[in-house]
Order: sequence, then C-alpha cells, then structure tokens
Amino acid sequence: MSRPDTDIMRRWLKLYLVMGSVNTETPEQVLRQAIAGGITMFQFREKGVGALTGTACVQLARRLQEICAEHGIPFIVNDDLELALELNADGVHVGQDDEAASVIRRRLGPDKIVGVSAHSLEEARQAIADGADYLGVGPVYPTISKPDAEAVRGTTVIEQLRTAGLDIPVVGIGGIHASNAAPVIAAGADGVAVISAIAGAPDSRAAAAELAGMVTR
Ligand code: TZP
Ligand code: MG
Repeated sequence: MSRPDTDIMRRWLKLYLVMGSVNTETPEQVLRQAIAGGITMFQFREKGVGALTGTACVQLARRLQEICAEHGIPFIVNDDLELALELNADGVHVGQDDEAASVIRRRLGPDKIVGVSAHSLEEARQAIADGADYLGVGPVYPTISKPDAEAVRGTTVIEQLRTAGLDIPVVGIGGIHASNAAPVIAAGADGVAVISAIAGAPDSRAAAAELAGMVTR
C-alpha cells in the first residue's frame, strides 16, 4: 500500500485503532474483530508498562501487520522508525517528543505515510512543513490510556486549525467513544483514533461498528 492522496487519507482516518499488547491480552483477536466492525486504519503502539521489546515486539507487529494486509487496512507503526523500515510498514506516527517528522519523512521517503501528534496550531503548522500526511490532535477528552498525556484540549485545537485554513487530514484522539465522537467530527476532524473504546470493550466488533456509525458524515 503506498501513500494515498488526501481524500483517501481522510477515509482511512475515519476510524483509526491504536493498540499494542499493553491494551489487551488478545491483540490479534481484537484487531480481527475491530476490522470486522469497520476500522479503517491501524497503528501498532507498543508502549507503557510491560510493553514487549526485541523479537517478541517484532513478532507481534508482524502478526498484526499480516491481519491488516489480509483486509487492506493500512498498518502504521508508532514512533519506531527502524521497526517500520524492517517491516515495510505503510507509515510511522510520531509525537512531539519523538524523532522530528522531517527526519521520519526523509528516512521513509515520499511513498509512506507520516502522522504527527499536534497539540496546538503552531505544532500543526510545523508538522505540515515537515511533511506530515495527517495530524493526530488531542487529547480531546481525558484518557486512561496515556499516563503522560498532555492537558485535555476538547475540540478547541481542531476548530482552531480549521479556522486558520489548514485542511490537512486530522484525527481526534483521547477518551473518544461512540457517545462523544460526534462533536469531534463536527469540529472538523476527518475521523477519530481510539485505544480503549475498542481494545477495552467487551465486544470489540460491536464497539467498532458503533463508532463507525458515528464518524460517517
Ligand atoms: N495520544 C493522545 S491521547 C492517547 C494517545 C496515544 C490515548 C488514547 O487512548 P484512549 O483509550 O482512546 O483514550
Ligand atoms: Mg510517541
């Protein structure tokens, strides 16, 4: 899968599942169920207490990548450029404390997806200048999944960057689930990125399907 045009990027961002082994005991099963429920993109994010490292991490990443490939779902790696290169992943997502997006773009080349977390208009402008294909903006709501998350922003930053005329594809992230996703889309996001709403749900397929129903304009 190669880097898409902006319209396809927006479609892929509609319902973006972010997950690693820390977020569920059964990542393969959750991913399969989430795909059946209607997720449109996946990010392998192996972070936090008890996160896998080394071979175990690579092996899990490969298994999840394979499931994505079976279903035509783009597979993005959080933060780990070397892992993304090793797996020939579809792209990399970086935060503000990770490698600069400009470096990621240079190393991945023009055909891969680069996503960047932005918490302000200024960070959004910089990410665009650095070659980002999409922005993850948040945390929109309080999150239980990222202990070092920035302060909650509500939908303010998403609104600000649309008002400023930035039309880059955007996904809202942080504490989003089916019952609070609508304001994120109304603010101008193309979609939502979630961890716990799907990985922590008793029925990941149903949770994904319910969310998918909320993000289709
Ligand atoms: N970045 C900002 S909030 C967040 C990340 C990775 C965690 C999102 O997880 P959840 O469970 O959907 O709030
Ligand atoms: Mg990061």
